[in-house]
Amino acid sequence: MMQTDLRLIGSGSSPYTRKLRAALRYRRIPYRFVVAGSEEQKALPERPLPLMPCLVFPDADGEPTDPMSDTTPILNRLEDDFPERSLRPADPALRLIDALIEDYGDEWLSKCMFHYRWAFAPDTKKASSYMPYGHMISMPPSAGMQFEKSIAERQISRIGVVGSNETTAPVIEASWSRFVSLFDEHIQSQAYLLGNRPGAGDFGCYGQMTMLVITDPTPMQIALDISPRAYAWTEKLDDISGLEVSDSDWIDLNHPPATLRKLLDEVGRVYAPFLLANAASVEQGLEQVECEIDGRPWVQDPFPYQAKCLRWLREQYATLPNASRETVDATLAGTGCDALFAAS
Ligand SMILES: N[C@@H](CCC(=O)N[C@@H](CS)C(=O)NCC(=O)O)C(=O)O
Repeated sequence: MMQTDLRLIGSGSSPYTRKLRAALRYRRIPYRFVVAGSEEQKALPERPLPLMPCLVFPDADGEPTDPMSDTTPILNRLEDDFPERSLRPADPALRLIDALIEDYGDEWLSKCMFHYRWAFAPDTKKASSYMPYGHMISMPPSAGMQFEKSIAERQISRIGVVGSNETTAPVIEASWSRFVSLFDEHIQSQAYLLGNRPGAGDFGCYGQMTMLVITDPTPMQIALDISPRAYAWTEKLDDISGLEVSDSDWIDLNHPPATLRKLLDEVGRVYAPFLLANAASVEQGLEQVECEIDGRPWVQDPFPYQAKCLRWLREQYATLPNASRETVDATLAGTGCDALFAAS
């Protein structure tokens, strides 16, 4: 029998893997989960990037021969290959707002995730001590402890790349609490960020929230104190394959809920200034990104991938039909996100 299931290579402790796995489930796209580093992975082609997740698509014979990395382009390809239960809204204006929220989840909430996990001792201890066994359940305890040490050392050495340091810690921590509170308020009137069906933005935020809201002790307690609703939401999004949706479940951007505006204000408050300063640093070949975010200094290594994220958003904005561009401009006016598209 021809086997056309996709192969998802990743790990349950990888937020981006969780993003993609939950999206596949919601979209009712058949897949098999292959634990990164397992024997089963060895039978599959090499990953294009040394990152999790990787999705391997079947060729015409049903053989899993075509691997792809990076969840944002993977979701795009899945939109082309599987039209039902689309994650990206058909309305171009809403589609851009969804892409912006996806990017905020992927690239800003990941800063929160990385910061809490690798800068707070109890969070580091928990993550690094269970992760080794996720790769191999019956690993001997001595090897597990060795692996634990190397995971923690490796991740802590990369903390600067993501932008977590003493200067940025207060900005990141304040943004996490604010996000949870705004998120809670927003989903009181609709189940997902852009209506009563999830978009790519929901899964972008969800991926990081699997760690921030329901796994890592420090941000989890903060989230639970502010929003038990966010805890329930995150648990639920893991598998919403049974949810029935229709086109009318998306919000109308001409009459958006007031809470969407507040969320976009938050994206514009923290993520937009970072994206702009980072892209400028990458372009000018500077050694550091230095800017002000939320009235405080921000400093980190330039992050070339996140300069690409800004480029993708701008390319999408540039293709908007005039009426959609007006809707996007009106939605983003004064949020700070408008600066992302001001010069394009
Ligand atoms: N932009 C990528 C990011 C993927 C990513 O950073 N994955 C992390 C795990 S969540 C990773 O593989 N880090 C390197 C490692 O753990 O070896 C995506 O959307 O898939």
